[in-house]
Amino acid sequence: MPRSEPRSPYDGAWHSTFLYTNRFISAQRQTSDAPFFMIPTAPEGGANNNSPACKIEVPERLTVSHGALVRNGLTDRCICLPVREAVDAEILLVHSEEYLEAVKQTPHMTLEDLKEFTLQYGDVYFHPNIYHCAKLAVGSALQLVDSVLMGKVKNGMALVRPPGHHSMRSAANGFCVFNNVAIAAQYAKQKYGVKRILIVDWDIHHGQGVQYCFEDDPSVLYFSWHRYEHQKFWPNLKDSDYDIVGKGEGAGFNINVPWNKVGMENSDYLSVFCHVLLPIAYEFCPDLVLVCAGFDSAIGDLEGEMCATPDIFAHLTYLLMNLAEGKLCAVLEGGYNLTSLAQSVCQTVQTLLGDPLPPLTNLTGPCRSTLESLQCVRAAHRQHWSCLRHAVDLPTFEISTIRIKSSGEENKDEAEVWEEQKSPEEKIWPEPPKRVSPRVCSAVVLPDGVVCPDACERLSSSEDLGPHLLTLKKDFLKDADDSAVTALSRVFSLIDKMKNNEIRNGLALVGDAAMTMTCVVQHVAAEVDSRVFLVCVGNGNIPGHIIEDGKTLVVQISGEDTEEQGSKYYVPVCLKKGCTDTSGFAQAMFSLLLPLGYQHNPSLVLLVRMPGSGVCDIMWQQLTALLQSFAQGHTLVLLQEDDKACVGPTASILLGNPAPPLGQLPASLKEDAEAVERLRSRLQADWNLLLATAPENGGTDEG
Ligand code: Q6P
Ligand code: ZN
Repeated sequence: MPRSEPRSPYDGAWHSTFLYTNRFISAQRQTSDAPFFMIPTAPEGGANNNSPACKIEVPERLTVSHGALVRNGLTDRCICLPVREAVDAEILLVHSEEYLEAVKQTPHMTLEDLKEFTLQYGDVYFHPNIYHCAKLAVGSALQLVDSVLMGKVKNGMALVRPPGHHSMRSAANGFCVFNNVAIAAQYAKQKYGVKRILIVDWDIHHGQGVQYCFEDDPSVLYFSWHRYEHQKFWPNLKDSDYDIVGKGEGAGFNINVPWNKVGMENSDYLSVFCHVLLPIAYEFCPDLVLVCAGFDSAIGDLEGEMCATPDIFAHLTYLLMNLAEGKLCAVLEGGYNLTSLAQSVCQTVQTLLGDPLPPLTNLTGPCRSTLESLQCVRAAHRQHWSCLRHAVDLPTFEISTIRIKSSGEENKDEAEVWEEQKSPEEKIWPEPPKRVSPRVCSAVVLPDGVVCPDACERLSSSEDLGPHLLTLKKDFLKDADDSAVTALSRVFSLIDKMKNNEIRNGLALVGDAAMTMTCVVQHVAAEVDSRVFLVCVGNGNIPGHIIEDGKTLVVQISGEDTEEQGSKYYVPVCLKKGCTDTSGFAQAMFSLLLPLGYQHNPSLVLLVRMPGSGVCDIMWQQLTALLQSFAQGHTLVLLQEDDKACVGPTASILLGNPAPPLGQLPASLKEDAEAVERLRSRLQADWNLLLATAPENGGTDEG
């Protein structure tokens, strides 16, 4: 090979690495230290291609990501297994025999022949070694699926090249040879009889190969968001638009969210999760979640030109981890800015390992273009998913006009607009801060004789009383008995330790949940800069001074027809059948609670279960789990003594176990859906992450 040939993407160092994170179902700590394994490729030969695209899918994508994982001590906490080659029968689960036979010939071709072979396909580069690499990439994804489905590991990530989501039954495309994730899904169905699989493709390109593979298959729900720009962006397909929802039996099981602008931010990504993906994914109730984990959707990537920061992937990952009992397999796709890629990979793996989530600040709400996409996607899927059936706001304007309309920038100020016009390589962003796990994950304050998992630290000694005992006696509890004072002072001491990051979360079983709640809010609100997210499940009066302190955002879910108050800090969700109604409750969680919590960005989550709330354990566990997204996991749960039986299920979630699935959700009551929608319309001026529709006449400042 002439020396002047530029390096092909498959020259150089390692081509395929593979790693598991080692969260065993019953393990509380990550202890395993199995070796990480990878195979060096022979750095020889290359199919020259003068396209600049060829320069970005490089071996350094893996070496740099792996290096960052090592530096952050994450590989030490993962179980890492050797890769294997996929066999023909596995590749044939998705690809045609003719195509496999053709790719098989590539290692034996001359460079001339390789170049010609390459020309049949779009944006893909064949190196004599790529067939071998591609078999390892598929094999890695399958190893991961095997280990997760056999219960050897809880979840994991496969770091592989070449990527897969563009490759089709009989065609390579977009750097992809075999469709790693599509094959993994077929394999899981065939070998393990998995009934329902969710594929989340957060790469910035549309995984049309995955879509084509499952478009008539209702057992695989494929979700993809992608840079689209009204079909001006590669791969420029009509098939990538929101109105492609699947065919025949599979209608409704393909979700496309087009980004019609660049520069999308964390708010845009989160609002799509809250208002489209999560409601539908929970209604679908997968047995397995596969992620096409491309990180070209992060800031700094010149392909994506988006502005979401690497820590968003911690949240996207976490929000999927309470589906399918935590059975999640992420497989690397794109991601070409090595700095951004490595940071994003670390954020993802760290979340799979169970570390506390980073706080997301500056959530300014979705931009108008995102709202248009949200509205279109929700309208297109309305007839297929009952969570969207009662949405009141769909569609309110001609969808066809959206395609040609160029959107305004009203949620961005001039500086930000200017920022977007600068050339994308100038983007800088701070390195995500370290995510430090407190020494103690969960601490409990329980009356004697009430049992809870050993892994919880029990606050019961006299030094756990903290410095608050006297003040308490004086201020709040003149008439209270000693055990109530003792319990409350332990709760205060627990909160102090959460603030100092010595303890992640806590649970207290108290005699009077309502009284304890009031005292705790007052205690925390006394701190400067504190913000509490109070989530109260069940009936009960919330004292007015809590709602008005401007630091506490209260969401109360109950069956009580609370007189609706005008405060942006008090959100009473009234469900017709109270908290027993799973679908209504779930809807409130995704479309109200999550956006509100994200935008409030609390320093403490206070979750209170009022006696007789009627909420079922599984719903309660899902709620507890989702709230871990906020306040770096600093959640205090208050249960009243009657709810003793709930200590175990709650502690399990606080310790980091995934919540059990809710089952396939039925349609919620029309009244409930409407109550949630009414609240959203009342509150969205103050909390714009609640928005899921473009304002009808909001186009005045369109460019
Ligand atoms: C991007 C090709 C073509 C530019 C126009 C799994 C990962 C990926 C691949 C993107 C290919 N650019 N000539 O594939 O989606 O990031
Ligand atoms: Zn991509």
